[in-house]
This record gives sequence, structure tokens and C-alpha cells, in this order.
Amino acid sequence: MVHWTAEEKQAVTSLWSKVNVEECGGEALGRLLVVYPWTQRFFSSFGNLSSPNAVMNNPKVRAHGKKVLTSFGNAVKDMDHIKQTFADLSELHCDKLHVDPENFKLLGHMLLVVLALHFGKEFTPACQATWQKLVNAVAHALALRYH
Ligand code: HNI
Repeated sequence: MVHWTAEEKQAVTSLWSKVNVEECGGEALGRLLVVYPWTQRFFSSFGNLSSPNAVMNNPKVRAHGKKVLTSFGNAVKDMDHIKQTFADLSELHCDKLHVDPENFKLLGHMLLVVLALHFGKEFTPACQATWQKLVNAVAHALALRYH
């Protein structure tokens, strides 16, 4: 199990309380689809993904990004039980959606980019390191069903 110090928990919770899940979730998922275009294959029902602008302004991308980041927030709420929290979603993404688990890491990177851009100086190196640890833990939890 990943161990979290009180400072790390504090760093995660305090930034999270200021995150706009719709904006940041939509932006993170949009960037994933733009930077790694092969990930678009999972979202063929989302309509127009024909250009970076189309992706970033697509309401379905935004709505799904919000859903994903809201779910990510469950990791923030209970940082000591991340594996349990994502057990069902790991099963869904593996058995039903067949999402390659590498994509969970890529989305985690995109989320870090979005947080850095939104929070600027507040996203300190220590804050970055802690969020890196958190996105890694969530990606790992989501991938467990594949092992
Ligand atoms: Ni993901 C559906 C959470 C990463 C592809 N995903 C969901 C749902 C949640 C969710 C919640 C809705 C489940 C339901 O309807 O019961 N996804 C998460 C989380 C992460 C993540 C927390 C990582 C932090 N998902 C990804 C990635 C991909 C992905 C990286 C593909 C690149 N997810 C999907 C697809 C669906 C999905 C596809 C179904 C979409 C739909 O509604 O058709």
C-alpha cells in the first residue's frame, strides 16, 4: 500500500478543494485525445474529434472528463484505500471497455499538466511530487484487474 504523510494528504486535499472538476476534467481528457490520438478509438460515439479545437470544445468530452475527474476525487477522499475504491472500475475498464492500462498513466500525466497550468506557482515542486504519487497510485489501482 502507498503510504501518505500528513503533509502529503494536506497538500492533495487543499489543492483538490480548489479544482473545478468540469473544467480540469474536460481539459485533461481533451488533451489526452489530442496528444495521443489513438485514444480516440474508445470515444467514437462522442461525435466531432476531427481537430484539436473540435476535441477541446466537444461537450461530450467535457462531460466525460468531468465524470472521470469526479471519480478520481474518490481517491482524494480516501487516500488509504485507493485499490478498493477503484476495484470495480478496474474490472469495467479491463473486462468491458478493454482500455490498455498504459492510458491511465497518460491521463495522469495530462492531469498534472492541467493542474500546473491552472495553479501556477501554487503547484510547487512538493505539490507536484505528491500529485505525481497520487496519479500513479490511481493508475496502478485501475490496472490491477489486468494483472
Ligand atoms: Ni474511464 C467510463 C473513470 C481513465 C475510457 N471511466 C468511465 C466511468 C468512470 C471512469 C467513472 C463511468 C463508468 C460507468 O458508467 O459506470 N476512467 C475513470 C478514471 C480514470 C479513467 C478514474 C483514470 C483516472 N477511461 C480512462 C482512460 C480511458 C477511459 C485513460 C481511455 C483512454 N472510461 C473509458 C470509456 C468509458 C469510461 C471508453 C465508457 C464511456 C461511455 O460512457 O461510453
